[in-house]
Amino acid sequence: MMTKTHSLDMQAYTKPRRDAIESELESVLSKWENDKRVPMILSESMRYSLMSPGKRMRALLCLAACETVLYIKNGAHSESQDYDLNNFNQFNKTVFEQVKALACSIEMIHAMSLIHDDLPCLDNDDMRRGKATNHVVFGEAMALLAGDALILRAVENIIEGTPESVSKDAVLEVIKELSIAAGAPGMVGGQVFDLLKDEDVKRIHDEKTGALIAFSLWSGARFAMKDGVSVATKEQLDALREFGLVLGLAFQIADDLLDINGSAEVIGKTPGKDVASDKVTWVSIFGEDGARKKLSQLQEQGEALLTDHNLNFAPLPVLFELLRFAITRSH
Ligand code: GRG
Repeated sequence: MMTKTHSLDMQAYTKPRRDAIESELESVLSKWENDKRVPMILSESMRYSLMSPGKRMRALLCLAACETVLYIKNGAHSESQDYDLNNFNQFNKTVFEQVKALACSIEMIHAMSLIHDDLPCLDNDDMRRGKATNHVVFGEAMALLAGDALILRAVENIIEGTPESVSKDAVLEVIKELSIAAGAPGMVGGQVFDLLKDEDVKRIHDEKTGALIAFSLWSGARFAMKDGVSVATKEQLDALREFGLVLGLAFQIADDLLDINGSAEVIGKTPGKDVASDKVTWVSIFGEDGARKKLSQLQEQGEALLTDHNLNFAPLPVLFELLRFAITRSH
């Protein structure tokens, strides 16, 4: 088994990609805002949450998975070829075209879930991404409706914005899997288990957080096309989905720890809410030490998955680094 030795400047990797995602989100929103049928207040409420400063982690994972399988297909795993992704100019705009609508739609679904999660009937939070939550600014009814509108715009955007080079079969399959990941067997179901204070914290995290993260990776690879043909193998797709669940669990356990140790300025939301609302979290069940131990196990498990399926190779160890970021993040 070979180990990748390149080092990756994460800032240099993520900055142009995050900028491209922000600019695509802006252009889609502006287009919709010109539609006279849409009430202005609804557009404002949607824009407020979608464009508030998020990490865009799910969109980046989607793009990274697509880039990874395409570079592997193109032979980037051969030691003779090197891709300097630390160089901005190497950012492959053709790859971005394939997944930009999908990546933005994932951010729409995510933004919707945050709006709904913050509502008084669920988590009842008044701060998100360092700003007042949507319902505090626009009222509960508008927040609910902005979330509803974002879900359907997300689906419309995948259909409308995905280029012809991506097969219709792939588009249909991705929409079906998105409905599952965000729906009753995924985010919605996880939110219900959370609400009922179910003891199975892994299931809560897998469904509430992991499902959309796993979908982001899987779908980015599913949309990787070369000459009209899908390039990701079934093995790669399965491995990426599994890696997504590992990363999602790590991301959520890191979130549970930040709720205890983070400050409002850094995490952009109210700390201490989990304890105050007697929430079932990894920390509440296994303690802080148990949470940290689980994080290091997940890092090993995630890295082994990538290595075993040669997904750590290309173009640089970006999936490795994104996992590391999910674990060590401070916000
Ligand atoms: C109606 C389809 C539908 C779903 C609603 C409300 C709900 C069901 C689910 C809640 C899902 C949820 C809010 C999970 C928490 C996931 C999480 C760790 C969010 C924080 O993600 P970050 O840190 O946020 O990536 P930023 O702000 O950086 O985007």
